[in-house]
Amino acid sequence: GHQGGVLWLTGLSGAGKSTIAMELERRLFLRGWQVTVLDGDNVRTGLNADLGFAEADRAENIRRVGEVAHLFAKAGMLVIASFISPYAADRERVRAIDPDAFHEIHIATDLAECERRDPKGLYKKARAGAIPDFTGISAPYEEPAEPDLRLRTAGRTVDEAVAELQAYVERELGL
Ligand code: GGZ
Repeated sequence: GHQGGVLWLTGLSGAGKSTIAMELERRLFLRGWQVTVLDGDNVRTGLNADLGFAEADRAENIRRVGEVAHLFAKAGMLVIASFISPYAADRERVRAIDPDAFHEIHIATDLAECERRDPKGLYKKARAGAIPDFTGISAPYEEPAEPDLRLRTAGRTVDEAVAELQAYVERELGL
């Protein structure tokens, strides 16, 4: 069994947040946990289709997603929320909804490595000036100073990184 909670994955585009979120969801589902993933792919197309990437839009994106995540957590689910969430103040507002249920996980992949991976070619476009306000290039990313877990991905497989996160989750949220 497990408690409800919000596992908040923050990090740059290309850091590996979505890959790690989906693999962790798969592993926990197989163990019988009630778990779901919220990310840009399923939220920015629907609930937050009216929002872009200006600072105020990102704040509203994170505010809405944070409220939804905590509602699901109160219902007993483990919510894996995977958003760049570059502003520390926005993340702290989500924590403040229910601090005991909130776990800030920094997917710590540095900008050089994300740009090397560039899985969708977005950094290349951003460098060329084709994407305004791109995180890490023309918009800030405020690293968490004291995350609940700083998960390093450089030089590790997805499985190795997810195993470390799964151990944290089972320790903190398992019953
Ligand atoms: C950052 C952008 C931008 C800009 C589009 N800046 O790697 P991806 O493509 O698949 O995921 C990124 C996603 C970020 O959405 P979030 O909701 O996580 O952002 S935030 O938490 O800051 O609100 C990226 C794509 O959208 N994308 N334009 N300008 N990422």
